[in-house]
Amino acid sequence: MSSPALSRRNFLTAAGRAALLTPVAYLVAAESATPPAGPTSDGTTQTFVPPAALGPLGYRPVITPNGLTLPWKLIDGVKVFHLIAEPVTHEFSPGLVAECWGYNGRIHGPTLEAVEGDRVRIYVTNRLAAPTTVHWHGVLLPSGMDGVGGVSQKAIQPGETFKYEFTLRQHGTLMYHSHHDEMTQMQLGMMGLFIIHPKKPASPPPDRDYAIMLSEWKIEVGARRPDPNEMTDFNVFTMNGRSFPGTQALIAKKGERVRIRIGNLSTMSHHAIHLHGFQFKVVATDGGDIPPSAQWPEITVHMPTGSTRTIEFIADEPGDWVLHCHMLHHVMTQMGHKFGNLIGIDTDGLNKKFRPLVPGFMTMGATGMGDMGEMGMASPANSLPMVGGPGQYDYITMGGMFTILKVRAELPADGSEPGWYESPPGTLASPAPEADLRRDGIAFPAATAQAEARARARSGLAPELCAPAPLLAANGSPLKTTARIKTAIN
Ligand SMILES: [Cu+2]
Repeated sequence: MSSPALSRRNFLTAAGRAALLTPVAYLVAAESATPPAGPTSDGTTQTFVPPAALGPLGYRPVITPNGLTLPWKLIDGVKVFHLIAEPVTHEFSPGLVAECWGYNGRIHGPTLEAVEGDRVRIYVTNRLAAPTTVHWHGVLLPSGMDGVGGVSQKAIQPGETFKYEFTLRQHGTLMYHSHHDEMTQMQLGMMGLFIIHPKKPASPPPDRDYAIMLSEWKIEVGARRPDPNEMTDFNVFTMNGRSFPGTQALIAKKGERVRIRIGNLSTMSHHAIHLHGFQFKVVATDGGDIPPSAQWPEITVHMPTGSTRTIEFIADEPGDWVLHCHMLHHVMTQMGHKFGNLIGIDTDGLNKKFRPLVPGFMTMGATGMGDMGEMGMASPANSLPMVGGPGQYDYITMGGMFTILKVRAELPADGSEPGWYESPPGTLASPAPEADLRRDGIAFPAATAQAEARARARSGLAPELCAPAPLLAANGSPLKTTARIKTAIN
């Protein structure tokens, strides 16, 4: 039977070398009851997925975490969809609910999924109080179906239903969004993903095919309505309309090939989406597939607004791996911005003065923002703490555009999300044992010295604030500079 000689890790490179062979071979596989397994041009063995494994759809459906795919019906060979533009009460994460505009009761709209070559008919009913249109972002189609209000069509008035119909000429990760009063309607959530599977796949489908849409919002603390007039100061950053810890984890079994399609329709921001634990390749943009020879290895993918990128990798290392925007204000939420810089300031006096006026008053930020969520400070009504949520070991100091990829050797049989990863013995960072420090000649501030240093840092304007805490040798005596340098060199 099939040989595992081609490791999944090798697949991408092998696919690249066999670029000319693979499409043909895969087509043969798709029409053959027994999938062929044979040597490729680089001598490794390629295993193909039989079409039956893909189910009656002929493709492996995409998974939209926190979202869903819009059901369709087949009428006289045409796939018929119905999108309903309407107000939606949406929860961004437990604690923050806002009145948005979306489709079919969802933020963002449901994912549309079809196959290259399909004829699609998409009805759009407008249940908003304002006119709207839908633009099929990146889809090749006749100009009159492009959905730009005023340019390619009349706007859909409240209560009207318009019909869009076209044949899908391409495959890829595309999007849809309102193209009428864009600033208002898109900042209120009117967007979704449009996935078109290839008719003749050039490679076997991935084991997991995820789709994530990025967007940004301005929601004043306590407000129930996102502010669509905001131009620069966004304070809620989402993946599929959710902020961590409201984001649903991605899961994969060890060794699986994982595809993540990412689309960005943020009003103003690009995002730098960073995956821990793996090197991936950007295999496609919304402009088409990238030839294997041109695929670029990455650990962070730049996501310009108005674009999609598709990444693939082999999930060969078990663990809990974070996937997040590396623009660090985008992993904060509503209250993470516009603070005076209090780092190193002693705020105890201020607290004492304010507490008679405001019971429980506590000035925040003297040691940074990391303990904000953990302090259990009550958030104002309808708002999120500025950072994430409880983790396995500590409070997670990231929120917003942040999720977790959970890779396990075995997944729960019921398909549910596994709990936190249990690191095997010897593979978890932990406090250094003193015996190790002595053996390796590592100088460290003793606990008392650390406490003193912290007290100095909090004492406000003391000149010592600028001086580093003294380094102590393992026996507790201060290290001389020469000794410190020597220690560093050794
Ligand atoms: Cu970002």
